[in-house]
Amino acid sequence: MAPPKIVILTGAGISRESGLHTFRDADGIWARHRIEDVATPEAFARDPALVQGFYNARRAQLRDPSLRPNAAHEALAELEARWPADFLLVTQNVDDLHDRAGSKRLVHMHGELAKARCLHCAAVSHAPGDLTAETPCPACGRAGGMRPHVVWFGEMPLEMERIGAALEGCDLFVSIGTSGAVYPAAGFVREVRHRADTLELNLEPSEGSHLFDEARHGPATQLVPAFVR
Ligand code: BJW
Repeated sequence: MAPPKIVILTGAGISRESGLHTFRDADGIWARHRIEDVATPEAFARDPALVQGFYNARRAQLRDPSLRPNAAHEALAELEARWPADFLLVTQNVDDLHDRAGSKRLVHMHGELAKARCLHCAAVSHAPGDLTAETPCPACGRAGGMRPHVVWFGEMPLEMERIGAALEGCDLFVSIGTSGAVYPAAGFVREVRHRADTLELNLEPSEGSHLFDEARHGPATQLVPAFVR
């Protein structure tokens, strides 16, 4: 039998054991910041310095030398490297831990913290350091238009056509470390469940746990390597 075509969706829970906070857990990012203040286009228009400060602080966490991919990121990169059929890793995470672990067939559907986008010319550039109103765009040279290359509420997630095509053809869908609270990612399981096998790997049952054929609950660093090997 041909090996299954796999789509894997990951969320903040897979990076928790590397030391990054999730959003909706009790100690999560949304317990300390209001979404309306930092994660909407309206918030950026109203108070760009506040929003840049929020993302500059999170970008600084990526530069912390102690931050490393964990066993779950590594197991997914290993799976991809040996998988002979279609494989796509769709992450909602803006961190770069999947990239660092070696994942290649990877989509960052909510963008990447280490990139910036110019509101003047739309160029996307590498932005490892702080962004401010003075940061010039490396492509057009103009300042005042550099925003974090992340997807805020009300904005269209990235590479949806590629994700849609992979979901349409997949035989196995695995959701890892995501609460299932944010669409469109939360709706992927409904799109595939009538023709693909579906598996949830999460610390606790997600909002859509009942929609999966099987759900295993526990820390990602244990569940994901066990699933892969
Ligand atoms: C572990 C673990 C361990 C812990 N091991 N597991 C009704 C009203 C208004 C809007 C909407 C609506 N219905 C739908 C919408 C749209 C909206 C939406 O979904 N809102 C909901 C809140 C209802 N969605 C959007 O706006 C999206 N765009 C869109 O729909 O476009 C279409 C459109 C465009 C224009 C007009 C009309 C339609 C965009 C969503 C963008 C989300 N952006 C964020 C911020 C990104 C930048 C940043 O990082 O700051 O993305 S929000 C935040 O949530 C982030 C995450 O990627 C996303 C998902 O969170 P995730 O990853 O699931 O984290 P948590 O914390 O929720 O869950 C972690 C899980 O891990 C938990 O279950 C833990 O148990 C578990 N865990 N430790 C394993 N060790």
